[in-house]
Amino acid sequence: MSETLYSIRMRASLRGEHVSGAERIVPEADVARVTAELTERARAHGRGVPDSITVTVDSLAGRPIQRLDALPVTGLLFGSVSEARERAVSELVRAGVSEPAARDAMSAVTSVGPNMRGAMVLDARTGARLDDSGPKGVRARTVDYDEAAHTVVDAALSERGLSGSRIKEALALATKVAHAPGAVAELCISDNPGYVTGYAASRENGYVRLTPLKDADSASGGRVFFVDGAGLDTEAYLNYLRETPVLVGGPLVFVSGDM
Ligand code: WAQ
Ligand code: MG
Repeated sequence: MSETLYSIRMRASLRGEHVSGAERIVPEADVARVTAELTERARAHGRGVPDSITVTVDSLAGRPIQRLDALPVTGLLFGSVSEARERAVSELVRAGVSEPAARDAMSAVTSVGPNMRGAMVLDARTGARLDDSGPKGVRARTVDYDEAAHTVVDAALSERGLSGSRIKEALALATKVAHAPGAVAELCISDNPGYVTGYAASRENGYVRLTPLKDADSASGGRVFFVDGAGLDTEAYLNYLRETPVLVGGPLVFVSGDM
């Protein structure tokens, strides 16, 4: 009889504006501690102390947990934004995205204007948008590392001077997104000014970090989930992204490159 797991989600806002969010999936014994950790973390976020923090705890009893190995990580450094973006496009193409669709997506996530909270779901061949979530976008959630992987991944990241939660969470999310039914690839650029590393991810090619995908003063960013649109069950796809609990396991495999 396996122990019941709980999803704990935190979102924090300031004057109605979202400032941070996080999710953990933990056994019952850890619910209180992790709830406190997420609340503290919300208060420490760089974009200002929030005036509202919401923590939601949901039992995952009866929902089969999918266990996935973390995508292998490659890190590539470039001398310019345009070179890094070119490589991101070719990584997407290598994973099965058409070049026009990859280029359009790159323009969309780097254009100036209000950012989405979630991702656009695009047909990997035509570039057509397949979700109807408008400017909000589609949020992937219900994903975390298993307990052992938390320790292993933290150690592996700190060994490479990559401590901090940004890559860790992005890798877990990318691992889930890459295993969704119909998934082809993902493109991600942070919307945080100063955070210029982004990634192109896919099941075949892993998690390829690229630096710099944008200028340091840019507040634009976003995510695109490319899917095989032919025969896609959009409802099942979106349901997987939101509802299927995924626990990502270690170790963290670094393929090569500069990190
Ligand atoms: N589901 C779908 N889209 C999301 C989600 C989500 N759970 N969270 C964020 N997004 C979208 C949204 O459009 C954001 O504007 C955009 O992604 C960027 O989000 O060093 O920090 O939280 O290897 O700013 C990637 C590189 C960092 C990490 C990603 O994204 C590394 C990052 P941010
Ligand atoms: Mg951000």
